Amino acid sequence: MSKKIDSTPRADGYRMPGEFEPHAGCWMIWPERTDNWRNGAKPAQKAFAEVAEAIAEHEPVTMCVSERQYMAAKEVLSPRVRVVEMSSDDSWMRDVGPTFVVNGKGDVRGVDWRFNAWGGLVDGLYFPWDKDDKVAVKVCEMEGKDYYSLESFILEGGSIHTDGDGTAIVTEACLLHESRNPDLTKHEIENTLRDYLGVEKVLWLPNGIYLDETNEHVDNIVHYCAPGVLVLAWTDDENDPQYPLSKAALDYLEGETDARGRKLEIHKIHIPDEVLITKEESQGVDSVDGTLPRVEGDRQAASYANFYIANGAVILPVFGDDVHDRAAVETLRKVFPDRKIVSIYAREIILGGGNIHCITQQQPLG
Ligand code: KQY
Repeated sequence: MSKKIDSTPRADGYRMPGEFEPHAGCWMIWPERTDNWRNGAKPAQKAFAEVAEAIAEHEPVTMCVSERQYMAAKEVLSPRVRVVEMSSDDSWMRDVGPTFVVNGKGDVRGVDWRFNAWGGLVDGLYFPWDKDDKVAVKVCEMEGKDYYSLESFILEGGSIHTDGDGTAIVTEACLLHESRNPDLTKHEIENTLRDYLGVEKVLWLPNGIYLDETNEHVDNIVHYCAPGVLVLAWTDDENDPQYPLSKAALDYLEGETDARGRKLEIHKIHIPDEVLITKEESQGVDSVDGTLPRVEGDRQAASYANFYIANGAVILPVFGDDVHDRAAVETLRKVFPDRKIVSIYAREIILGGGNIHCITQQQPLG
């Protein structure tokens, strides 16, 4: 049994743990919409299945699949991935799933934010999104976890990271965007994060990754690897439009401390060479009014920071750029000496607008 709770995680002594803390498992959603994923979503399904199988070597994975695709997904996925039937509008569990919070006694609860497809009627990526907005509660109910439900506060899980030790990090570009919570001040937004993530300090990066269609989610530019330790998507090319965005993030982080007063240790990871949509890729996507089009030549917001930290492993997107792929693996080996670094070719995922972190949601062990 699971029920809605009318207080806040902070009031009840709950906090959002760091992703690097132990997990009970991972949640994902099977991709199928043909106006976002090319060729009937078959190449994306293969990539999602690879991600699920890689994570399942380290922790239990549940794949949520529509009634229409249920049997097909079971054919592709190995028996170690649990498949459950669930409706959704697309496949971004990070953004539509619950944010799990824990207390000191090992109890786990969910937070159900409001979801508007990354911008609602202002600049949302598809319409409608009502099924997505119900996913968080369904996951909590399936797991028998009580949950907090915000009435009107819009937030996606990919727009927050926490260190589990009092600090959250977000971008101004996303959280202060007119398409999210335009009636709230920065101070009010920060207070909501404090109440529902159980943090004391919020770090505000100005921007995320250039052309990121989520209005620059934080999970594509930085990743908390341990309290006080972050990786940052970087470029040495001062002529790249990403340069001023990453430089501003670095300058900001170097001048900040976290909730415990620690200086931040920042590891730069160079972004891959440009990932541009090919003509064939563009032509494989159904063109539908109201869904963001996939246009030949458009640059994708490809970044290695969009990885998933599993129990004992890091599942890293790579892009077929040998030099930068290898450098990303090497950096992560240093940052995570006790975890296996598992690279997955993620072009088919970035073509849909996000990456491995965006399609996964950890459930902490508590
Ligand atoms: O990156 C994400 N968190 C989600 C991207 C959504 C793209 C929808 N086409």
